[in-house]
Amino acid sequence: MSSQKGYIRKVIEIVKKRNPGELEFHQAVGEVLESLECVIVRHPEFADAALLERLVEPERQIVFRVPWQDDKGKVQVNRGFRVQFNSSIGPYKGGIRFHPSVYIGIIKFLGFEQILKNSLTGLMLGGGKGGADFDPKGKSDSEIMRFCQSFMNELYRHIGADTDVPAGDIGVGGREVGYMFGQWKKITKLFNGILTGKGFDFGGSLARPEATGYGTVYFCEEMLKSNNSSFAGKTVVISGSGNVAIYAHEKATQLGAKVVAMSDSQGYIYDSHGVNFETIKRLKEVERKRISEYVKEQTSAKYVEGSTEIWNIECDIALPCATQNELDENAAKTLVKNRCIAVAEGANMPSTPGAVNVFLKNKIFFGPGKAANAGGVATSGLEMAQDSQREQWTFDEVDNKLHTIMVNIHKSAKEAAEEYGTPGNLVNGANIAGFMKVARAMMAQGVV
Ligand code: NDP
Ligand code: 2IT
Repeated sequence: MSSQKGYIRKVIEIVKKRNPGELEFHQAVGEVLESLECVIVRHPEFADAALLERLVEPERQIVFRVPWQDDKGKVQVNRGFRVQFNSSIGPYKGGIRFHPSVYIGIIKFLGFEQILKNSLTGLMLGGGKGGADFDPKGKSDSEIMRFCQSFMNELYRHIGADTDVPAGDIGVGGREVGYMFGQWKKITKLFNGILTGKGFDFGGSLARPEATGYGTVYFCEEMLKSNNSSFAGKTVVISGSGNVAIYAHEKATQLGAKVVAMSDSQGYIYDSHGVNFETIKRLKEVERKRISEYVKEQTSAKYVEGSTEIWNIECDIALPCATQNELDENAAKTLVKNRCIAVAEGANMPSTPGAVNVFLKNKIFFGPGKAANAGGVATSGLEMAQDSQREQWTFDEVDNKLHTIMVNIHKSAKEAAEEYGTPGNLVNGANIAGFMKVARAMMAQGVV
C-alpha cells in the first residue's frame, strides 16, 4: 500500500510544482487522487503507464487576449481561456465562465473535475473548460454582445462540433451562448452544434436550462430514497440564485419540499413561507436584479447582508449551488448540529475539504458536485445528439433521459464505493467510477 501512497503523493507534488499558485486546481486534484489509492493497488499497470501524470496534465491550454469596446467607446482588455483537458472518451466538453475571479487555476480545476463528471454521465464526452476574467455585472446588453463576439473571434479556431463543444457556467447563460453562436456562424458559415445551451429556436434542447438544478435534486432524491427518505415535507436551503439554484428550487418544491433561503454574492433571503419561485425567477433571470429586491415584493421575507451565513439556517437538506469553497468546515459543523441529513452539490467544489470530511464523518448523505451536478452536461450531451440528428425531442423525453442518467450516476458511485471498501462514501465512489472509464480508454489508446 505504501508504494501506492508514494505514487499518489508524487503526482500531487508534481502538480503543485508545475502549477504554482493554482490553489483550486491543487485542491481538486488532491481530492480525486486521494480516492484513487485503492484503484492503483488493484491496477499497478496504471502507475507503470504514468496514467495519473498524464491525467493531471491538460492536453492543451489556450490563453488569449479579448479586446472590446465599452459603451463609452473605451477599449477594454480581458483574458480568455480554454483548457482542453482530456479527449480520451469524447470531444472536449465543458462550460465557459465569465467572472472577475477567473484565472488559469480556476479553469483548470473546473476542467479537471469535468473529465470525471462527463465520464459519469455514460455519454461520449471528454473534459474541458473555458472562461474569461470579464465581469458581466453592470454591463449593458450591447457590451455583453461585443465581449462575446470578441471572445469567439479567437475561440472559434480551437473548437468544433466533434472537437470541443463549450456551454454556459457562471455568468454565461442563454443570452451569451446566443451571441457566441451568432459570431461562430458569421466567421465559419457553419450551422452546427458547436455550443450547447442554445435557444430552442436554433438547435437548443428543451430542459437544458432546467437540467443542472433538476439533476441535482434527482441525485439527492436517490440518496434519500436509498435511506428510506424523500424530499416530501423537508426544509431546504439553496445557496446562489442563478441558473442551477433556480431550477433546484423548482424541482425540490415539486417534490414536496419547502425552500426557505437563497442567496447571491451580496447576501441571502430567508422566507419562512417558502421562497416564491416565480418572484425569484423573474428577479434574477429576467430583470437581473440583486436578491435584496426580493424582500420589497415578499414582505414575509428578510434580507441579510453577507452570503456565507446562509448555512446557519436550520434545514433538512442543503444544496450549495453558487460557487467553489462557499461552504467551509464551520458551516458544515453548523449544518450537522442543526440535524441536516443531506447535502448535494449543485455547484462545482462548493464544500471545502474540511467541510467534506465533516459530512463524511457524521454520515450525512453527501453528493459531490461531479456526480450531483452532472445533469447539466449530460443534457448538453443530449443536445449534441439532437443537433447531429437534426431533431428536437420533447421536454418530457429529455427530462426522462436526464432522470435515468442521474439514477445511474448515483448507482455507479454507490457501487464503486462499495466495491472499493468505503460503502456510503460517494466522494470515493464518484471519483473511482468516473476515473475507471477514462483510465481504460487512455490505456487502450496508447501513449498519446
Ligand atoms: P449563474 O451565473 O447563473 O449563478 C451564479 C450564482 O452564484 C449567482 O447567484 C451568484 O451571485 C452566485 N455566486 C457566484 N460567484 C459567487 C461568489 N464568489 N460568492 C458568492 N456567490 C457567488 O451560474 P450557475 O448557476 O450556472 O452556476 C452555479 C454553480 O454551478 C457554479 O459552481 C457552476 O460551475 C456550477 N455548474 C453549473 C452548471 C450549468 O449548467 N450552468 C452545470 C454544473 C455546475 P451574484 O449574481 O451576486 O454573482
Ligand atoms: O460545470 C458544468 O458541468 C457546466 N458548466 C456545464 C457544462 C456543459 O458543457 O454543459
